[in-house]
Amino acid sequence: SIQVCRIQVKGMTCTSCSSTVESALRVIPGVQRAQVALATEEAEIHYDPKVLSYNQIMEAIQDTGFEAILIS
Ligand code: 9UX
Repeated sequence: SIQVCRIQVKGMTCTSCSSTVESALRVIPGVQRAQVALATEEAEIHYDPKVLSYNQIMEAIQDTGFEAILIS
């Protein structure tokens, strides 16, 4: 079944930053939904744990140049 993880994304300063992270997440196989909120620095990702882990999601965020910290 689909799982949801929330990750704090640090270092974003404009909506282009959050859009970049969102786009990077949405193209990952196994990611069903991804929303990144600039104001709260929070990303919510719905993903299939049979396809990937939240650690891989965090790595994908870090690859965009921002720090990722697991919330839940
Ligand atoms: Mo906005 Mo983010 O000009 O790295 S895209 S600051």
